[in-house]
Amino acid sequence: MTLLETAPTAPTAPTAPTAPTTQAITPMTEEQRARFERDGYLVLPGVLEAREVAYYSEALDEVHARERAAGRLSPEGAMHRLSAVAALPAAVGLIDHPATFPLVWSVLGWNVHVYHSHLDVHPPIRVPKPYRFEWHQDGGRQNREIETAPRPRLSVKMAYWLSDLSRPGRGNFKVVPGSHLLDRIDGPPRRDLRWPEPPGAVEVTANAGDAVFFDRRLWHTRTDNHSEHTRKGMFFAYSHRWSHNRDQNEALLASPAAAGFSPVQRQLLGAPLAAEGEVPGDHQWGHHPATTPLYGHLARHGLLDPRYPPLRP
Ligand SMILES: O=C(O)CCC(=O)C(=O)O
Repeated sequence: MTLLETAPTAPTAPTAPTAPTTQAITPMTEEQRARFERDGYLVLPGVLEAREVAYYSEALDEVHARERAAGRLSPEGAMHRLSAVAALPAAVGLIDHPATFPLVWSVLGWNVHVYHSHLDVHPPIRVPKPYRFEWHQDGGRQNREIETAPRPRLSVKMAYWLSDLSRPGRGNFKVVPGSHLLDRIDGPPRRDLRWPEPPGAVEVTANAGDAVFFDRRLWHTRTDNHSEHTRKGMFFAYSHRWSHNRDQNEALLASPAAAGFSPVQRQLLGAPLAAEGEVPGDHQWGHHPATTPLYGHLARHGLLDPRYPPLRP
């Protein structure tokens, strides 16, 4: 299976996934790269077709129902489930989706994996919620332990929207455009103390089927959903394979659901790739492009680029 084909039917799949496509692979354009470097994010309209939105949305509802039955939702019925594909094998088609994945390798190169992912469902908030200042950059301790300024990008994230966020107030993703080069913003001494929103903050509006691609350093926050619509999204963060995976995919990769995953999907999910005689740690380090599926895929399609170090053949 190549990158251009989507995932096989997974055990929890409610309907058939996207049919294989033969569309050309388009790397990030110069214009997209310039905007991404300037703003720290890109809104990608209509990357999922209506049938894909229906498929992933229905599959997400099943996980939400399962989590509800297990008593794992928040008091308002919200779900934030880590390790997206382990929780929902049907979501595998999103990790190397032909409409979005080229942006990931265009920025990070071929030695990448999905290091962190989550499935999110946020119903309307019916009762007042205690205030919490949720503005952050991704990466946790990376923001304390790396000493350069600005800190390096290290990872990027793709957020797929499966509900209508075309108006503010629906639990939209909120960002400060261009803030990815700021190592700090003003915030309260404690997160439960009310604090003004950062200057320039905007709620990103999007339709179901749109995605937002962002630099982990972009200052961003989820907002409360005060609409009548349940907010639904799936998030996949990519980093280099030499940085540690936060997702837990071991059981998934050993399960029958993984049998149909493509080599690139297996790479992205952190499967051991070292061939006989190759040291696993060296492989993650990027010493073995010949047995790294994404390298092979890009090489076969003439998409390695001697001018860009992460994609240098
Ligand atoms: O759910 C959102 O809108 C924001 C998610 C977020 O903060 C993140 O992915 O780091």
